[in-house]
Amino acid sequence: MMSLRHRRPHAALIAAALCLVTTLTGCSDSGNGSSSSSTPPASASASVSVSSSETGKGEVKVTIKGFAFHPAKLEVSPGTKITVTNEDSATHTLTADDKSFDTGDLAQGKSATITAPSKPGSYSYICTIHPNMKGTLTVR
Ligand SMILES: [Cu+2]
Repeated sequence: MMSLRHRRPHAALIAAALCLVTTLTGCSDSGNGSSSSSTPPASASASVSVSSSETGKGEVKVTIKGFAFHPAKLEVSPGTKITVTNEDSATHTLTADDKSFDTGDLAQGKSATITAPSKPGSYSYICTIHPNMKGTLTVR
């Protein structure tokens, strides 16, 4: 207990010292932050790939926009929850060809959660209102 109590002030001091140092160095090289490579441009590359690494059992999202599913191809683990959101003004659905999952009608701004089938395989789906809208859910 004593040793633990002794550590805390030290850690705080070190943290404070580090703060001070970073503040000082931050002040000293205040030329123009042109050479600082610390902040990569946080644009692009945010959406699209929900592939292999990011699937797991976590929540997966599909957005319907511009009469298309985004992403149209998705690979998930069995039983993954998939939240489908319609951002179009038109009503859409996300319905498996074999009806193993179906959001039902989604009006603008609405979302529904479907559960990926437990059986591995490739499940194609459409919007029942606009059957030319197609996507594929792969379970494995
Ligand atoms: Cu539709």
